[in-house]
Amino acid sequence: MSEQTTLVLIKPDAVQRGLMGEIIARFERKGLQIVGLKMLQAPEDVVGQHYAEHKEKPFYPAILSFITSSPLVALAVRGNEAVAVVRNLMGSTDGRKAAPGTIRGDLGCSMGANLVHGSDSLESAERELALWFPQGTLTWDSAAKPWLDA
Ligand code: IDP
Ligand code: MG
Repeated sequence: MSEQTTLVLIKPDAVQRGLMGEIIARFERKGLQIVGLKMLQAPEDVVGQHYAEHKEKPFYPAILSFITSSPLVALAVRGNEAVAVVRNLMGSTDGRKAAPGTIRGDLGCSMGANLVHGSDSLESAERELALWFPQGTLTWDSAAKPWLDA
């Protein structure tokens, strides 16, 4: 058991298309726990740090304008090997090539507007969570079932 927390962004295309619930539901149904959730219009400086590895790439201006164009949802997602599990649920980068059954494979056919971001390693997850959730994330006892009658 390797409990990890990873960062997910539900990108502006997914928010505009009304797919927030569908995407969050897929993580929850898989057995992952949402331990941070906020909707915001991404600040340019945060996106610059988030996508630092892509800053010199020709498509960076397009990513920046797309990601900051309208609100997105940042999620902290926790579970056993959550980094890899989330990446598997998302599918490969280009929606046209992503496998059916994945978020990108089922819901989109674009490379730029590909619905979701998920951290690609534990190191990236720690760096990205600090960026999007500087106040930290939440944890609670998931074994407790306070909604059940005693
Ligand atoms: P990932 O999101 O699957 O980890 P990365 O290679 O890290 O993919 O790229 C970050 C994001 O940049 C992608 O999700 C996609 O939205 C965008 N992107 C990557 N490559 C291209 C490209 O060739 N053209 C346009 N956008 C791209
Ligand atoms: Mg990436």
